[in-house]
Amino acid sequence: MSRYDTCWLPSEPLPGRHTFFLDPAATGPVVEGIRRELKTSLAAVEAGEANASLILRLARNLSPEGFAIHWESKACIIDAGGETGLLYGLYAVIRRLSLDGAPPSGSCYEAPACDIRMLDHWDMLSGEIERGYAGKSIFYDQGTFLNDFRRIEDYARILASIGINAVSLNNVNVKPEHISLMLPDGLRAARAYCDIFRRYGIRSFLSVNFASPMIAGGLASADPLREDVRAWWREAAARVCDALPGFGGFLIKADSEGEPGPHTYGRTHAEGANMLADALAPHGGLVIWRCFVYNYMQDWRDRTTDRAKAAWETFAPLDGQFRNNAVLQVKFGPLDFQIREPVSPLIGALRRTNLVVELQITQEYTGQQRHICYLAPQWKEVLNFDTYAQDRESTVARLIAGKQRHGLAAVASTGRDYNWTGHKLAQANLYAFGRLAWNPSLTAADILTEWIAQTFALPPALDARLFDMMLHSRDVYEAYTVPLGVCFMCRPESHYGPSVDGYEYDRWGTYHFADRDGVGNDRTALTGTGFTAQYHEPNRSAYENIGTCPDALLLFFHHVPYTHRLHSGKTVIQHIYDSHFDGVESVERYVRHWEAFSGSMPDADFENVRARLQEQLRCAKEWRDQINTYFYRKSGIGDERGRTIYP
Ligand code: GCV
Repeated sequence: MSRYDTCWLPSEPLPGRHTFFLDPAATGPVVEGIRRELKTSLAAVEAGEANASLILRLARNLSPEGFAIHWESKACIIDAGGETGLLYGLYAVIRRLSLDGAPPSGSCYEAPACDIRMLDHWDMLSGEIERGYAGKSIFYDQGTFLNDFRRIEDYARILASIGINAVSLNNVNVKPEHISLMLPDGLRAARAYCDIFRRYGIRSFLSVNFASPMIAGGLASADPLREDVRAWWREAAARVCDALPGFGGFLIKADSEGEPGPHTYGRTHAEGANMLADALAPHGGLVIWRCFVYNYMQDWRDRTTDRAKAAWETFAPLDGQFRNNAVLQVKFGPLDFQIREPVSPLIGALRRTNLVVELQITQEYTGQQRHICYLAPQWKEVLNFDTYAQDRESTVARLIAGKQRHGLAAVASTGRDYNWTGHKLAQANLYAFGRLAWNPSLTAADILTEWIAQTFALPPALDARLFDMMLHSRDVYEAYTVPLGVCFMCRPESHYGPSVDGYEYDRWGTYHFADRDGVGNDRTALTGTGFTAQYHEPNRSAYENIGTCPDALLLFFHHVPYTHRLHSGKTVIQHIYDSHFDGVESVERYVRHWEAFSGSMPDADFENVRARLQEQLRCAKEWRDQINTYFYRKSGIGDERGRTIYP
């Protein structure tokens, strides 16, 4: 029995007498993970092949992570191309048994769609997590490693069970003291974590600071074209890769929000990334280079600069210049993990570069794990978006699937809380991320159904109620917060709760430009910043033209009068009022509905969600009243339905 919540994995071994036979040809660290899982989730005991109820065999004609399952009358056979495939097959069997109760029949074959399925941890040696909402770090505390290995192993199991195969162990904002992670003492400590993750098929990455040769090596420069700098990185990469068997590589945020990068030396991101790629190549490592370049400090008076254009302008011209072991990691939207923003045009611009799309599980801008907000519907919109990058179908899912060194990454939502994610319901986002990276064609509803069934044992009526609450929770969050894709309007720094003008005169380029006549950011090519021109046709014209721009993104792309009529038939101002009143009413319903769950789960889990729903309601009302009042004062137009708007 775990000391921690087991999330969707069984908290006790599943019923039945399970015996297993494991192919003796299976070797290496993952075999330990397989054995531990067989014991923990199935209480299975080893038997001869003829007597085993579960047979795990290597079939080298399958891909290393793929597996086939055959349910036969006497036994279930898992064939896989490699040990990791066997582990994934085992988790698929556990999932089926948890969902169905009894062994099903038939066969199936599965292989992950994305090669890279990664969680980025923004954990710091201090034990704090940047944008963490589930307690402190499970890795570090007070400047050192926590070494709670059992917890790390439980975590690795949870991640492997949804197919995660890579983690970064430290924040992308790499403080100088984090350089110690690359030095012998830090590496000795990191090795223990990497070894645990390796048993579950998960490669560890370290976030690195571009100026490391100066900070740790005493060099005068970090210029990627200087030989002494390149030699420093070669030596560092060799040291790290020797110390950490199976090491994945480096993750880096460069020339962004104050982090150093190649621009200091007049070099491009390709030159910077290739230096690290060259250093890692002899060891089979990857450099994952983030495209969240954010040194576009703006002046609100200047209407020509547009932060949304930054990533494309910086990286699109470099397409094709990156090494084969370099991967560009692009945030899903052009701004910053907002509840609603268009898909980043950079994704469709990288045709000859390895690409990972970055999502955010930690709910920085989406309620900070105090609000229920199931994000899979948003992620599905991203994955289904057609970039029109090539003639045949080029949805985001197609661009990142089925290719080596491509995939999905997400900022992790986990911390030291007993339930890992702050409250039970927030676990669904972690689950959904893993499932979508494995198979982007799953629907948000199917994943939710699966997650609820494995996580709770609810009577059908409550099951349906929870499904309903969660499936639409992203729409509800959007309804009471930022209207029509205008973005931000949250409190600076914390990014929680409303502050309509909080960023309006700041340097971060996240403006809504509300005045007495209208609101929105004109990003058209004709009269605005020209951001729309970064999209391929027909997306470009669809966004450029106010008549075809989707309502949900109208204010992202256009500045319109409050009286502008949406496709929905409502005026912008009435939409703002209606959605904010509706959003709060939905949360009031959540609060009422949740009471019915008392007694259907451990009290602590029930009370935890209950308290968070109270906070969600308080915060939703604050959003509603501040937004409605703000736009009422600006526009002077009242609510058609005469509801209370504070003057
Ligand atoms: C790790 C946003 C967040 C920062 C984060 C940054 C990033 O700006 O607010 O906390 O820094 O994104 O993704 O690098």
